[in-house]
Amino acid sequence: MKLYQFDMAPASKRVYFFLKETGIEVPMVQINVRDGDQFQEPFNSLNPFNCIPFLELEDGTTISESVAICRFLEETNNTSKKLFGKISKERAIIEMWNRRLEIDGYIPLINGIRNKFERYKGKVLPGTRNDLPQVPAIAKRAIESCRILFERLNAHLNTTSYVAGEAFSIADITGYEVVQLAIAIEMDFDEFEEVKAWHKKLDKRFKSYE
Ligand SMILES: N[C@@H](CCC(=O)N[C@@H](CS)C(=O)NCC(=O)O)C(=O)O
Repeated sequence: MKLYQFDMAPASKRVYFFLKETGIEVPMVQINVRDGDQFQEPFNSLNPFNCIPFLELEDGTTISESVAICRFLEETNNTSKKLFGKISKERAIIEMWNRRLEIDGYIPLINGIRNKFERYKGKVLPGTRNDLPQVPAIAKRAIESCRILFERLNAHLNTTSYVAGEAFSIADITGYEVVQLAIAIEMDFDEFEEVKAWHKKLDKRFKSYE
């Protein structure tokens, strides 16, 4: 089994934090997606979506998508720490928050960043190189969407230690990367005290892995 990563990419960080949290070990291969290695063979055939992370299994199957990779590893390893939850109710709540954070935060912000900064010209959609124009309105809408998410999240975090309850979960990893992306797109979210405190707590936790 091999995990293909590019350490500094947000999606790779999600899998990296998951591995550190659960203690699961997987051999890793670095692909430099900035240099376009993902379009070269054998990577292009292994993952035609041309993105990292992806997991290559012994039987040749490729699993891409950070959450699918983490879920597979959690289910196939006997770890005591279950970041996807133990019982049905917990699992549903974790999934609910993870989806909300991705749909209202992570995905709009990734698209916003790629439509805002010059360095993403010619790569506005992940895993592509083409002449699709950058659209500044997408960056503006990303911040508007994330602001609504942070308003809701801020009120919610007032009542709970972690986003899906009292236990740390995969949704906290997603949420941490949402805040990192909000910083990267230069969003002003200074008024969201609970979001900032939760991000700070997670930052301390994740920095301890470095
Ligand atoms: N939804 C995917 C996102 C994968 C993705 O967008 N990966 C980016 C890095 S964060 C990538 O490989 N980009 C390469 C490129 O755009 O060429 C996941 O969570 O795994």
